Amino acid sequence: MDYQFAAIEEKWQKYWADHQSFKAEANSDKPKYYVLDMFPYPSGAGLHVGHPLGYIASDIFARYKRLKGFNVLHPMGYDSFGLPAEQYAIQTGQHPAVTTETNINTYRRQLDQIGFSFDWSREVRTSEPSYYKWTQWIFMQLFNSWYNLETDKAESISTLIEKFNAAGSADIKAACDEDTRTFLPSDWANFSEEEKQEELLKYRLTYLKESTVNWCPALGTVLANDEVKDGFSERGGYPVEQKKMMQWSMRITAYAERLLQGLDTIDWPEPMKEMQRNWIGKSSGASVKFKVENSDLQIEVFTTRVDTIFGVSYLVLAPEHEWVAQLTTPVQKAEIEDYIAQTKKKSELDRMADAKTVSGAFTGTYVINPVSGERVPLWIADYVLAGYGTGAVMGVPSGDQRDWLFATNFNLPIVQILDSQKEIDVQADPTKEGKYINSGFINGMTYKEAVAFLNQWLEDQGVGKAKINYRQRDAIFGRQRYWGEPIPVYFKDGLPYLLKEEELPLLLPEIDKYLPTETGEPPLGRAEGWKYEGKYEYELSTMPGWAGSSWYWYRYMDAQNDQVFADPKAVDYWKDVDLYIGGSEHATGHLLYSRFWNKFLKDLGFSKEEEPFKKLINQGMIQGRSNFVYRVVDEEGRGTNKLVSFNLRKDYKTIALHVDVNIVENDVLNIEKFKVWRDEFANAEFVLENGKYICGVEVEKMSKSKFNVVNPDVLIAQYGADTLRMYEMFLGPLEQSKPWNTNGIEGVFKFLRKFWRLFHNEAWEFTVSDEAPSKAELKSLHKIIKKVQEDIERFSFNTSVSSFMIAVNELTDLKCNKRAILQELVVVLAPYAPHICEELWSLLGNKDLSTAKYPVFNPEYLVEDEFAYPISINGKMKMNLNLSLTLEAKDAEAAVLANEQVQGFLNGASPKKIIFVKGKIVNIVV
Ligand code: ANZ
Repeated sequence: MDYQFAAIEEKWQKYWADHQSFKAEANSDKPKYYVLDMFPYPSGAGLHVGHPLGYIASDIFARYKRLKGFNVLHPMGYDSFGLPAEQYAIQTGQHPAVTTETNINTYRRQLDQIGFSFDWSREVRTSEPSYYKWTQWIFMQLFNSWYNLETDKAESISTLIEKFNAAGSADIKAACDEDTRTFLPSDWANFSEEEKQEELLKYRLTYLKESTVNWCPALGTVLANDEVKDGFSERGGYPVEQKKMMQWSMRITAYAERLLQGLDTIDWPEPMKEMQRNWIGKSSGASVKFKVENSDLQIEVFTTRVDTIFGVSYLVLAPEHEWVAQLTTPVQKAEIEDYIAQTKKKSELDRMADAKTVSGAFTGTYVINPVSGERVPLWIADYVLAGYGTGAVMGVPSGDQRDWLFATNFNLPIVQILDSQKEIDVQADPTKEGKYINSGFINGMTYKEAVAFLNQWLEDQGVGKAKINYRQRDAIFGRQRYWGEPIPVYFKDGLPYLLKEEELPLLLPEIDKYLPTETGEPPLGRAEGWKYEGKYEYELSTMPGWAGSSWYWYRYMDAQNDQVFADPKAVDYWKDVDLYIGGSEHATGHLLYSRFWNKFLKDLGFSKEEEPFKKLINQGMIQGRSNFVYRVVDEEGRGTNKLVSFNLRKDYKTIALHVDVNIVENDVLNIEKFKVWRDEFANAEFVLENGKYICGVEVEKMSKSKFNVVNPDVLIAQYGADTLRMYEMFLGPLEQSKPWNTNGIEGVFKFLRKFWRLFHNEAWEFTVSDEAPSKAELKSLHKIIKKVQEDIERFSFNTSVSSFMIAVNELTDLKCNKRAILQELVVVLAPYAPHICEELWSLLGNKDLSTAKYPVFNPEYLVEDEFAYPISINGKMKMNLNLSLTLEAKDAEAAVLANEQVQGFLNGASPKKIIFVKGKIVNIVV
């Protein structure tokens, strides 16, 4: 039979599903390999050809690893809580669970059609109670933990309480809020229950606190920093403003150093690591306290240049600093208030970007430089951010560009503190030494000496010390939305308490509308009678999108467990993800949060490894290839009913319109289909070139609005999944972004047909011979065994595809239909084109290709035993002659001279001398 891809693919997809062919073994003696894809959010649009790119690559790898004898875990699931389903619910009243289910079914159908080897018995859906029960459970563990800086790990909150009981709070070294109290054991004993809970909340790894958040009024929710781009929400593009709210937060800052150190141990693309490093933003410096004149207050600043302290000519507070009001003199009050009002209109990004227009206002108050004893004015300015460092800065105009602008602007003194003008270089390169001047007791010291000396001096005087600061902040964890995990907390006397473990999951209640209440409470406030024990208010915000996705990789190890978090045996075996493939857009979101939760789970003994994802690959984006038609416009720019072909458009005034790429073939417009697609052009005039309407082309993001979305379903129907899989790999290196272009898909399809042909005779009957293979056939086979193995191991999938094509051409030329060759070739191709290979494998009389062994490469078959010698006469190359490489000079010379063609060139002349270089050349001198 000819290559009937549709029937073959359907048959084997069903077989794999029925036989659970890719189910990972729970107890296995085999080595494990865990291949993970970033699971999709099931959107209404379904998959386009860009989505499966990474999935195909990981599937090839997973299938390859199985053939190599590994017990492979290759799961899939859905990140099924989230905003789009909720937005849709708001518009239509449709329950998000219903739309989510519909969308998941579409995704599943599409994924199945591509022939992925997922272990569907481990499927997860983050919005299922059986799953989010454990997301809530993790939240509870975080609430019940604090971070002990002495042991450098999270510990149960009970160990903190023990310490409070035994020795009070003075010696506690914890990652905690700034405003913790210092108390004795006796104080602790006398604290009321509320006071105790309030204090503990300042240590818990998830805590409730008033904080400034990105509030998006249009979406009615708080957004994470990475969901805000240039002051607008990433989804929808609505304005985002800063607002103070009581919020759940995760104390990710406790893990800043471990998150940083861990990056050096994992095999991730360098740009991803760099993005995380920048996000964490470690800087080493000092904190210094400046006493306020005529007051007991001391303002603490964070500086990375403590060596410049003699050059301080003013101090600046962030406009939001909590002491601004109390440190403003009555005379300056109006000016300061006016300035604060101005600041509120600016986003943090604007404030950081406005380097050239530094603004500020004087508080009327002075502070004392603890080192020089000098009196300097206290200002507020919005270039100082409230959330970074201490929200207070010492201004050194001779050391810092912004400070210099500020001082120039407001006529503040500028004191030179280094004898060279290259102060900033000193920090960038501390070996470059400038000498301090005007700097009291550090005059003449080097940079290193000055820093070490000052840090010690400040500490001795009790007015400062060396300090490491991280830019990263704690992660906001609450959202005022419906379609997310309920937070398992209720309130008693204004304080949060956890549910009991056996009360999980706390189910998402039913509500009438998916909107905030009339009084501005989150949608959960609409749930009638929804109270803990009938009387206590539940937390009304839900968890953010990243909650469920931060640990789904862990759940797959023991996906069905509803008794314990995960069977330790399963975790001991699978440990971590060996290969993770997904988009780079998750660098500072999902990938950072997952690492954080994993470290926490490790501290508690649940996780085995410090890092969850050993190797990460970011697949490139598949861009759309848009097509355009050109509409002629009149003088006023109004569209006419005339469309002109691409190369003729210069003669007219036109505007370009996107045209659906599905009605364009090789850039030629199908005019009849176009008239149907846009009926306003049903009677349009088409100006053609060579009888065709040629469309313009541009590479853009693949998007519905650009009509350049290519649906894999259409291609699968036309060519089959095996062709689609190979073609997506053929497009180019996995990591590279590239435009989608179907022009070459035909070639891949023909290749598979040619491959199929090898096993069939002229009449398309399946026939293979059991004859022993020839050397040439073995060479072809072993070349491809080696090449594909090397390619896959270095994740270079595109290069294998062309090698397969070469191999099949060679074998076709050799008219090879030997079982010994073809059977092994089937196994080598199987990870790429699994359906056709499974069919041929079974026609060859075998069962279950997934249990086959990858062929062993034998280098002997590649050893060349012949060489095409270039034959020259008097130094002029005349021809090539194949000679055995075993031949030595004498026999080789004889063979050359015996050759008829050579005799022809000699034309009767008798050779004087023959130069023979083995494996290189033969030169006949006449
Ligand atoms: C004095 C000084 C002199 C500074 C000098 C720099 C150069 P990193 O941590 O590398 O980003 N700073 C501190 N807190 C700030 C805040 N909340 N908002 C804006 N700026 C802040 O940089 C830390 C440096 O940025 C600190 O060192 C401080 O200015 C400023 F020649 O102190 B420096």
